[in-house]
Amino acid sequence: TARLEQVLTIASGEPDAKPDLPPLVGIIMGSDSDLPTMAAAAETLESFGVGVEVTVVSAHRTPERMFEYARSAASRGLRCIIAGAGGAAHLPGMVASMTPLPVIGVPVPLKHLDGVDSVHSILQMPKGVPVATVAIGNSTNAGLLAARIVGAYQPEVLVQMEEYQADMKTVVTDKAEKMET
Ligand code: RP5
Repeated sequence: TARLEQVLTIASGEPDAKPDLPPLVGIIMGSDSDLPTMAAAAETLESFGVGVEVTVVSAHRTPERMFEYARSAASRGLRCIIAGAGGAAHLPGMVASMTPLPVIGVPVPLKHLDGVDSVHSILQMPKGVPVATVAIGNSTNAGLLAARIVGAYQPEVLVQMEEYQADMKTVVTDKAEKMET
């Protein structure tokens, strides 16, 4: 999709195509191969008018970069981090250990084990270091959860969330009515 190409451009270090929106949510992933799974988080947040920054940070391949990213995130103005990884998915938990910001983990499904390894790696955090984990591959929900976090102090985002929920309800009730007739 066009958005995926845009996200790829952002991840490769080119200037963000939406500089007018200061990034409030950092979206990171262990590899560029996670982008097809993670793009929906960026799309979702931008549909709520919430600015994002997207990049690749690997817990295992670029540990110093991960440290730098997590340590500077809050002071750079981010309010929440979405971290996606697959397999031995240590990125969300490690980032959560180095920032006071809320971290949402997205388990990326890989060829082997279908993401069960990823979800267990992200979900089973020790007491004291929370990561809010969404379902395997469901970066849309990560984006929605981040929008709710931002909405807690930006009323206009909360209003949009109520509209989103009302729309969802209408879609389901319309389908139900069609089925009944
Ligand atoms: C993880 O390893 C990444 O998050 C990715 O899901 C997985 C495979 O990475 P590549 O080998 O495709 O770069 O760290």
